[in-house]
Amino acid sequence: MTSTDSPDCLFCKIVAGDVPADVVASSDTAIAFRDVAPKASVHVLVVPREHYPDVPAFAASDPEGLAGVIALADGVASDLGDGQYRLIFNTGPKAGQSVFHVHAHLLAGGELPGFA
Ligand code: IU
Repeated sequence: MTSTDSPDCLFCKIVAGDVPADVVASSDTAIAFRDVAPKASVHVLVVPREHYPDVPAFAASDPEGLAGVIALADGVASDLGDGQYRLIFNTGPKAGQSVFHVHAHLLAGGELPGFA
């Protein structure tokens, strides 16, 4: 465990290898694994190895890390799809955030529904 791990955080446990996940890509600073409840043919979560609760906290503390998450997502979108994708950072419970370790939802692999 590093000083940035949060002991009760599910995604910290996945990063540490203590909880299994279908990992599709990784870098020194981030990992990408399939969402257990996919909303698109490619639905992958991309998370920094370090724990930040949400994307503004991550961006403020480690903007290069955020760029690394986006780069990893971009590579996965090309590897598993056609390189076109949507990235979503749910931020706060009202926006649907349920896991408070920042994560990008990568949705790809075909025509995605538009926003209403
Ligand atoms: P959210 O934006 O915080 O709601 O996204 C959390 C996602 O984590 C959600 O899409 C879940 O399906 C997903 N997930 C997972 O992939 N594996 C798990 O063990 C759990 C949640 I709990």
